[in-house]
Amino acid sequence: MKKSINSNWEFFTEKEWIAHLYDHSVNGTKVNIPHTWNNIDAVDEESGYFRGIGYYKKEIFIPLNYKDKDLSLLFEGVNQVATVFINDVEVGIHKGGYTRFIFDVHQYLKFGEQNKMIIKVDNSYDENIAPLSADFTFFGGIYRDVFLEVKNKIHWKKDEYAGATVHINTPNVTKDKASVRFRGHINNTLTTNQTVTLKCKLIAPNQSVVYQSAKKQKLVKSADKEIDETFEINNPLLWNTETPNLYQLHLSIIDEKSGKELDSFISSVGFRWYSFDVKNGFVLNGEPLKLIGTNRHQCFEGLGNALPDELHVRDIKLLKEMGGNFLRVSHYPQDPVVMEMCDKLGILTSVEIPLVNAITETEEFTNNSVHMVKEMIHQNRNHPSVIMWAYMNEILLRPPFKKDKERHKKYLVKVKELTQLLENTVKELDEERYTMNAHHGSGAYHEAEICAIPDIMGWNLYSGWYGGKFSGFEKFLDKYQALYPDKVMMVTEYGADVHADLHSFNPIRFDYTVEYGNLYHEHYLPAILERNFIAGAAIWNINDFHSELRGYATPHINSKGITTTDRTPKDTYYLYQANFLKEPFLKIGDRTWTLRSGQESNGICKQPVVVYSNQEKVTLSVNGKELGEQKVTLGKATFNVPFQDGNNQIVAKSGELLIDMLDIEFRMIPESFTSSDVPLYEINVDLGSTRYYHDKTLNQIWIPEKEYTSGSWGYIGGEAFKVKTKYGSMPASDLEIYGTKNDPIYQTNRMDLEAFKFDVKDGFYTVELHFAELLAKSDKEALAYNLGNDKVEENINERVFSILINDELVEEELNLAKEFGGARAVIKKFQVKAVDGQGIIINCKSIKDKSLISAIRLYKNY
Ligand code: GCB
Ligand code: CA
Repeated sequence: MKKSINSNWEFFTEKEWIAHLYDHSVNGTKVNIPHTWNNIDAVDEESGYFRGIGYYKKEIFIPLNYKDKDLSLLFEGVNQVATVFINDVEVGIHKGGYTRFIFDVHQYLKFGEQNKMIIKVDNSYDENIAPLSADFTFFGGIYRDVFLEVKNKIHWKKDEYAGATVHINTPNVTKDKASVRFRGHINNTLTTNQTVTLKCKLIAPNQSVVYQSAKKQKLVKSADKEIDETFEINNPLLWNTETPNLYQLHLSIIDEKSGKELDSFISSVGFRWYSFDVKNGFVLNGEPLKLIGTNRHQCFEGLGNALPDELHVRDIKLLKEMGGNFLRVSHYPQDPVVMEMCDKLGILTSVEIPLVNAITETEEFTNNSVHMVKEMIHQNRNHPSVIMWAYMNEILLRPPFKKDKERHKKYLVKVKELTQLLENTVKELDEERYTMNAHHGSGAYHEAEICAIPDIMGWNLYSGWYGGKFSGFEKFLDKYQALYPDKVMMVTEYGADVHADLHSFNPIRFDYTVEYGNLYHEHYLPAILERNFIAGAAIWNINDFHSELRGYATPHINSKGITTTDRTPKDTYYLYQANFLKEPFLKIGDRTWTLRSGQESNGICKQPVVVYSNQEKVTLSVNGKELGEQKVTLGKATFNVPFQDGNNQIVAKSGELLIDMLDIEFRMIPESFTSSDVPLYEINVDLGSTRYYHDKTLNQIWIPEKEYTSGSWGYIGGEAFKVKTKYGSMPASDLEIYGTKNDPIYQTNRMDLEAFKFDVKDGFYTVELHFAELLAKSDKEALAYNLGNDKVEENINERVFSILINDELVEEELNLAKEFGGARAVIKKFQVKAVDGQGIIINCKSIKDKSLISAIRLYKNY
């Protein structure tokens, strides 16, 4: 029997804990597990998040009759070092935040009484525990379930790496025959010899028993009895990604005298065989199968990594519903329910340990890494979904001694030794699975002679994102194919950052728009499908995920997910559905962009609307007006839609049965403020920007700036702010902007503006000017992935400028950095009267350095 003990723990910070020790009336906070202490500070505006010690305390009643039982505590995951105390005695310590562990606890417990449990958890940096650094947040806490296991004195022996008590595999599988092997130990902790019957049953997916046996086992007192048996069945129903047939294996230990079941082991079994080769890529049950899927990080909006099982389950369903058949469980082993779902839904997996970016050259680091590999394999090997083990991700991304050539060379030798050691460790433990590591797109792995050590060569490629062109992607792969003609490759990562509320009709690199993300994936996908030596690919990532150090348009979040942190799909998700779903599929893209705006031309404004489908052709109508038929290429068709002011009902169709609808509110900007029939309510211009930004909270739409034309609106003079970075010149800053959730509009500026004009009718208006000083010191730690524009600029207090509205001096010698600090959103509202047909004119006067404005909002009062 296994029962969770998740409810009603008391959590203490270290300070609270010390106070509590002196004075027991000092309480902690009531929490339930899963719990993390970083769900808030990992996303707030303070730099960094708490990495240190926390304590969990709970009283638990242990009944008297448990005295005759075998008792253990099972932790599914605690980040990252856990020390367990029962009744103030230390029970054990576990290192590593992503694997399970189990402790025997009988000897520490009092029976028929309350028992005090204390778990000390530490998520500080530890040079001997991987990951040393990585592009994700190391949320601290007991963030996966905790269980008490109650067993009889005779039971399946616990696995030393907290894996399943019985190791099962299927050594020979063909269409006609399949074998099951099970290995374990029956542990007799009684002080007398015993006899039991081991009953084995295999139940088919239709619930019929296809194999059974019963064998007497003599158990010596206080000893283990090894069990290692293999049996065969005929005509197995194979497990594959379309029909993931699962059998159930029951292994019961039955007491000879009473006939009672003493312990049981139940597991699913999937029969499949597979291989990788350069000609066919991946082959499952004799059929080539392109592996298409994603990576996954285990965090969720507001919750950090402390997810209930249901949210893990939901992600695997999301992947299946995308048409995916592969999950790279990266960068660490995940909750057991993830693997269970992959078995059930037919998702093939690769599982890895969190050895990311760099290693430490100590024996302890090596030992911990080997230990993690063993835990990973023991804990996940019974799952038919697992086909690959990995143990390193981009291990040469942050070499610590790069500047000292000799030292660096020595380091590389150490990395190679560790690679070989971990490879050997995997191969000793698992003769079936393939190995694969993921490397970043650099020659370093070839030079260090480590990319060919695992069976499969994994590449994380971002050409056309961090640098280079899209075509750099296939060039890189083809180059490595020539270099290693016998190696199968996997694209272990590819993706581009997308803020789901940013759009552009002229997308460019690093503008974070949905449209740039689309271009990226539309290039990569066919390149992957065309190449047989690429067994498959995993999108980085299924979800936007927490990476505290990141700036960009969504601070603290890596936004390469094809869904957001709360799993709202972005367009890319639909692109993959359109390409991989078998059942008829049709979806209007940009679904969450339900508020648009643009400049009128004869009463309408034409903007593209995208439709995703796996049909040949689709049609579209707007407000009942047919726009004709379009051919679908690579799952997508684009219509140029004439939007009208107000609601626009878009209907997409393919045939009579496939239909999708979307209501889009359009806020038309009159062509001419004085003569157009379209009334002006407001106009929100994002300066220095080519993007549309939909602020969903305020339900506002910001449009790109344009140059002034008479009778209309726009800027005169100045230039868009450009960010010079190690990746080239970027259209937007990646600084987090304080005091706002609308970072994108402040991350672009227009510099040295001469004037901004609105040729509006006479009346009363509110003019809002938005500012953020972007060339200011940031207190952020530099992250390898950040653009590198977060540098301290000298002269930051030197930018001084004045602003006039309709010739009235409204800001005199404004010094943003001095008055508000760097990267802080500043909004100034002005009541303005437009008279005598003069409209509204905003003038900037640079006094020291160049003036800046981030955005301008004009609102008509009356
Ligand atoms: C990578 C890393 C991953 C990062 C990703 C990115 O190659 O393996 O951890 O999050 O790139 O977004 O840059
Ligand atoms: Ca702006």
